[in-house]
Amino acid sequence: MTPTVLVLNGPNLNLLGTREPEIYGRDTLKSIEAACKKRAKGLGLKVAFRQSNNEGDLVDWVQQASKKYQALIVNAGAYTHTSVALLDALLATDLPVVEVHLSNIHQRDEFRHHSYVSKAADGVICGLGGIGYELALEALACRLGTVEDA
Ligand code: CA2
Repeated sequence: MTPTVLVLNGPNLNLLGTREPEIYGRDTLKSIEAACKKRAKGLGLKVAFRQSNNEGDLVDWVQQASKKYQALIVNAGAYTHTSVALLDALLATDLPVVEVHLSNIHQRDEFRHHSYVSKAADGVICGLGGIGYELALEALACRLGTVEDA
């Protein structure tokens, strides 16, 4: 069966492409999802995309993920910097986790420099815009063995 990667997106990421293009680029979440679906196909993967503005939804999705999915990509938005609940859920999953941010959080406000998610992530990609999600898929394809390591 083709492994499926669950891609979780946190608060305000539904607004992508509508405001602040100088920080987040011009991609919309829909266009990122479409690009990921295309890239996933070439990597022998499938993707399922979700977005919520509610912390509890993200926690629930992480808790249930291993029943249906083989890996996680997480852009937790602002919950990245605040959510111990999401960290605990991620620490409790056996799935590989890649954390993605569109912007380079280390070049931004001091409060964005710390990520709770990173403690539970196998890898972190930030600052590359929407392509970061596709690079995360590449890494997970190597991890899941659907492609040869580069
Ligand atoms: O760079 C990222 O991907 C972030 O996770 C995005 C979050 C931010 O709180 C993190 O520090 C870094 C915010 C997403 C908000 O996205 C918007 C997009 C367009 C207009 C307004 C917000």
